Amino acid sequence: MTSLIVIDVQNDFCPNGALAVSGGDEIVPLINARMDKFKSVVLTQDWHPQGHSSFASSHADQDPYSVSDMPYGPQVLWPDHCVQGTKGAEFHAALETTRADLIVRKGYNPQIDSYSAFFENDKTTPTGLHGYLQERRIREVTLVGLATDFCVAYSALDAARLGYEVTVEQDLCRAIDLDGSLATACQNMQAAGVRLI
Ligand code: VGL
Ligand code: ZN
Repeated sequence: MTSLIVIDVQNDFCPNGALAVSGGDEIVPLINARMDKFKSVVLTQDWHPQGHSSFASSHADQDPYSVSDMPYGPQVLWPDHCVQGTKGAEFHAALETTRADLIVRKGYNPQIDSYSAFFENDKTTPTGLHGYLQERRIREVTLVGLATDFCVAYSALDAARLGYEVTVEQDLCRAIDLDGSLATACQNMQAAGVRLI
């Protein structure tokens, strides 16, 4: 069985959102249509508390998109986004959510960001998704959503490291593309054996 993992299709990553990804809303009908082909659909939701350490506003004299040294490594500082309980953190209104058998929330630890659906950015604290998939004997995952070069790529790399057969459907993703981050992410995914289609 293959699980379709739909990464962070939330208002804040769509046009007019706090961390808008260009064309982020265009993929919503395509993702909805794709769900019919999978027996398992998992949705993820970026879900930060107010004052999260990945927000530039939580650091004195730091601008959005600058990089900060965190105890777990370098971390891009973002505009405030996907704050728990806000409109921006909700799924895009047109996203089909009824088909989902699991919704994974991540990024709720105030001190650690979590791009990946599997591990927080310290690369060791699990979200629980791996345990869920293992119990259901699911060994193949197809990833779509936002953003290709951050949460989709980190999820794909972790999934490959955990031994899953991983496919990323690029036409059902959109990227932030910060300083060539899309090209780097694609190279890293390819090197890790992720199937990019
Ligand atoms: C994301 C930056 C910060 C993403 C989440 O979903 O790709 N990017 N938080
Ligand atoms: Zn985030």
